[in-house]
Amino acid sequence: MSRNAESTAFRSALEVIRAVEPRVADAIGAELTDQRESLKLIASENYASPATLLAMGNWFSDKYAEGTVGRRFYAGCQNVDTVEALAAEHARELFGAAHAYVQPHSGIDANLVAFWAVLADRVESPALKKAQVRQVNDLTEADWFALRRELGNQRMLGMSLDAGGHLTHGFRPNISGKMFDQRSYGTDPATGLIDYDRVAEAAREFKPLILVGGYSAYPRKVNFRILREIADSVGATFMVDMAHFAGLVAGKVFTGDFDPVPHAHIVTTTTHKSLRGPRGGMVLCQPELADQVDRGCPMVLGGPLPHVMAAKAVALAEARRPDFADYAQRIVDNAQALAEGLLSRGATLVTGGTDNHLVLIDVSGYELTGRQAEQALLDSGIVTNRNSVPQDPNGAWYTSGIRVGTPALTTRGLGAAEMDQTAELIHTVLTQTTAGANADGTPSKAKYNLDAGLADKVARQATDLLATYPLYPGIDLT
Ligand code: DSN
Repeated sequence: MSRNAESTAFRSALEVIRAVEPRVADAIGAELTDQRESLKLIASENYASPATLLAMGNWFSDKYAEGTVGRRFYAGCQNVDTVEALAAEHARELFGAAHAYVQPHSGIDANLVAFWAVLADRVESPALKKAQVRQVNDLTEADWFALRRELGNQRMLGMSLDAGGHLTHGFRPNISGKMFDQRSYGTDPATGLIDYDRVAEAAREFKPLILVGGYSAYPRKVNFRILREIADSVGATFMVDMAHFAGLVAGKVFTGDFDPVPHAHIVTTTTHKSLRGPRGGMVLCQPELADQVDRGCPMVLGGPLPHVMAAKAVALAEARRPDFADYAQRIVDNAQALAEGLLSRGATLVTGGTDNHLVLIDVSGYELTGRQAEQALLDSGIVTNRNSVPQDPNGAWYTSGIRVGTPALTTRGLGAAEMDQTAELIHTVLTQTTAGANADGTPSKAKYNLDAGLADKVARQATDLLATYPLYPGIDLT
């Protein structure tokens, strides 16, 4: 396929859009320019391939397809069946999973599908027999509440937010925090690492229904074999949310004890982070949970998005190619080079480094909050996000950390030398930024001082660094 084909496709698409609402066409074009010119270090973002992007812009978007492959609530779903079955097949093969459900629209949705599947499965086995009904759906509301009381267990044990867990793992801003009584396991204050003995102790005391593994800001490998043993020891279902590191599992960087799929009863993920697919979610599970998982729509989800499932099929096919394994390894190599570059310049990193795709900088060493650091870096053309660090004194809004990740820049082709230069740019901005003050002279956690000339200079250096590695080199919109 010629590179020209990509330019023609996107130029033509924009021409068609421009004829209806030129401001949308302009915004799409401007977004490409912004992404091309900024140093994107948001650990959860990436750049999907042109084929993945194009698979979403079509008439599959017009089709309703509630239900599952071959069992729909609408007629005329034969082509949706084709793409959904393809995406699921690629997912099963890629991850070695018994079952894949590719309808979730996001990671939160995927987790809700999983939570419901676990709850329903638990209720349906011995308890349902007792109630002499076949499905949760057949229960009266009174039966349902009685069963919940009888089971007496809607407890979830997951990683605490400030240790790097995710808010969908039982925290209050998410409905999982209302559905479950939650308890967290943190990390060892001395090392920043998960202390599996403490997790086992918490599981013994709390006896959760679900033990959740997975994170969005923990820079280390997790031993899923040990977590499964802990879950088994208390009769819990073991669920892993691998949204952040699915690409590293797909690319066989995380294998054995560090691959969640053979160990967990149920695994959820997004498809757009290190996996480099379209924005969406997915559930993988063992056969006994498959029926419940497949009821995700309409139990938990709105109608599936066939255009996004088509794009998931394309992206998962890409991830099955041998070059994806090389990409996944380079993500980790780059994160380690970035960590080394930051450490050698005096930065403090949570856990002292990384063995995945992300690095968590404790910016209190620069006498800044995460919010001040995030904005100063943004002024300088470096896009990151603030994040809590373990036992964060600044809470979840201001934070004391900056999370940086390498999936996106690795897609562009940057390597270890460029990661060192990136570390230099980050360190320069953070050392030159000072905390600001409120109007009454009290210290501000949001305001900061950074010389505009310096910010511009760093932004130009960032653009220069990226010039050798053009984003979407096959797409010329001019
Ligand atoms: N928003 C994603 C992240 O940045 O980690 C997860 O919710």
